[in-house]
Amino acid sequence: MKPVVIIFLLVFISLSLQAQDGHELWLRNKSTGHVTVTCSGNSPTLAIAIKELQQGWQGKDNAKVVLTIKDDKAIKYDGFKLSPGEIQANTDLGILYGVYELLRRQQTGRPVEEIICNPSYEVRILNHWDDPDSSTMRGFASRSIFWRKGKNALAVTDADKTLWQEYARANASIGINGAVLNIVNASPLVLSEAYLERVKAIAAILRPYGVKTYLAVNFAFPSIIGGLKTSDPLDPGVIKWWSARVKEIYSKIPDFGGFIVKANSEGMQGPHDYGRTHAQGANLLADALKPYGGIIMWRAFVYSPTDKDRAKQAYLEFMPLDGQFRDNVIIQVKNGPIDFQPREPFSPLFGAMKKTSVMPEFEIMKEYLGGTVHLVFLAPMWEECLKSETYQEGPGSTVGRCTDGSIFPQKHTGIAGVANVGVDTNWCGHPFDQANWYTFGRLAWDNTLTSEKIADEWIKLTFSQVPAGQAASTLYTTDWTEKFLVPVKKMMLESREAAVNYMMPLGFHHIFSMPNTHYGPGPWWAPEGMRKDWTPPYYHQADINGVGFDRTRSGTDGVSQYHEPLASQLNDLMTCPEILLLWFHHVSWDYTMKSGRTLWDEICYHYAAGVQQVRDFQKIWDQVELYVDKNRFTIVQTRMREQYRNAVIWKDACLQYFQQFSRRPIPYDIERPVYNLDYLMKNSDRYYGL
Ligand code: GCW
Repeated sequence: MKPVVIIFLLVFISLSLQAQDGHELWLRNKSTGHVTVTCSGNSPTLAIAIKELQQGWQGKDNAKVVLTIKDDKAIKYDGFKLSPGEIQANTDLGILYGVYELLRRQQTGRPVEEIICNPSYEVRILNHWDDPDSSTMRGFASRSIFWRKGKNALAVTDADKTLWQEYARANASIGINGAVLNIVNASPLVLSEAYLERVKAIAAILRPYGVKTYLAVNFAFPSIIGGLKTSDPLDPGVIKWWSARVKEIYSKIPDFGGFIVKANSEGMQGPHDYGRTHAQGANLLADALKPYGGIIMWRAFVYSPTDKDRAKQAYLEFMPLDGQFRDNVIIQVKNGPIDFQPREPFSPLFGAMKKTSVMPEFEIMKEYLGGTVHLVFLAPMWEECLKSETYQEGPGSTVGRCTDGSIFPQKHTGIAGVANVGVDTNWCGHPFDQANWYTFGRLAWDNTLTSEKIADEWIKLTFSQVPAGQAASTLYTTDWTEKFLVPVKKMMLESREAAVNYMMPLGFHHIFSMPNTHYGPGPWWAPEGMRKDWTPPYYHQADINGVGFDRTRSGTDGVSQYHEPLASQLNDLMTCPEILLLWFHHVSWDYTMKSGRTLWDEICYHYAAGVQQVRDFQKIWDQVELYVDKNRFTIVQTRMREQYRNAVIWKDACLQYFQQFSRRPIPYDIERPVYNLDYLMKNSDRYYGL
């Protein structure tokens, strides 16, 4: 083809790309032919399954699909068996999941072969950090989809119902089967009669999509709202109070899922306030929920003020309690031992608690990864965690296998994601943040999936431009694949490492300026009188000799919380993976890295590489302009420019700050700083986002 013709064609394609507001998420498929569905049952869930097949069918015209419900031992939980003309499952929900898988295969151009798909985890749940006052933690995607403010806050409108239904459908399409409707810093309002009525209304909409409703409660509710003198878990009055509350909830929502609790953490009360253990606290609620089949997710995110080692605290508090929890308790553990940093080693609790159900908690919302401004695809971070080798039961004891029931006979298995959803039209703020929601669901369903596969699927489902009546898979032309899919996928897959590079490479962690909502750099930030473990200097420990937190055997001995041979590997400077070096070691500035460079130079090159990576993402994105509708193109382009400016701020702030200790030049082939350190320090309370 002549260049003029190609240009003409591309302009034509781009003009014909319809504006996309992103509200449809990855569910943009429209049917391209007729399908006859026969089904052996009848229920609201099956009705949805049939409708989805008919509305999204992109297989052979006039094909037949049979939906069969029958007991099959090879199928686990709500898994299903897929074959070209049939979906078989033990439950109605299994059928619905099978339908979504079949449609996904049609749309992404994968064959519908005979296959059994079982979920890795039983509980695949979103934790919404939404308050009944309608705010969401950090407000990244605006207000809550569940709660409203003002005079008519509790009125359930048709618009509410539509939004909840769309939300439930999105979750079901990727296998998410639970939602905690309120933040773990739980407001007493949620258990009031009026709010429970709203929960009931939400549950009614989520139910047919198989999304169970859960609530976060505050351990001290008996004394805060129950009028009791204590919330002591062994007090008969407290036990009675919780039983009555649970009974009331189940009278409204018979399939209510259970509670999540943040106790003795960041100012929230817990059993320790009454001289009791986490196990005694969790068991109190577990006993109340047991008769109804409910579960309790008890968070291990605990840390009291310390100048020793915060990373060790959860393990120290929870390990001695292994085996003391009721079987309907699951301990919910953040992926790393501190707090959702750009890179952390996995929490040593994974695999170590052998007699207790343990579920990973991931943060879909990018609290520490540039909020809704930076493009960061989180699949590689979670894949890294799930595939981390714990060695707890020999090689192959990955975090995934230690938590999904493959190794330990846990009564319940689960995985939680802190949601990034709000009332923004596109749900998540940044168009690419939808990919993180999508990824969480897909990994919760199959914790062995690769980031590459997930990105591939998501891009196809989200960005293919499908003219009416044409199957999406026919659009994956060589041109679209080479010019759009491949570069965008590459950018997504690199984006997390880029963020680590320009924020916290080589094991640095928590060097944010705290007042600006965990967004910008603040390695210097340490106001007088502030809790040490809330200040970055506590985490980086920079001095003229070197930098990094010594968690080796001669330091805080954090390494010993890991199983051998990992503990020894991390302990030894020579064998500790360099990506985690400054997490485990205090290293001298002129230590020779594997690259042959000094540590100081290596730090500089990582920051510079991160900035350059974002520069390259900009080029990739500008080049795909003709393949994306204007709306989504512009949002991403604008945010990426800010991401680049932010990356420069991170690099300039960290290099100039640490240079005061390293007393070495920034290698001269690296771009020079453009911001003065003074300026950055004075403005470190400022939010540098859009
Ligand atoms: O990451 C920190 C957040 C808090 C959050 C806490 C937690 C809900 O900054 O806002 O509180 O973790 O996980 O409990």
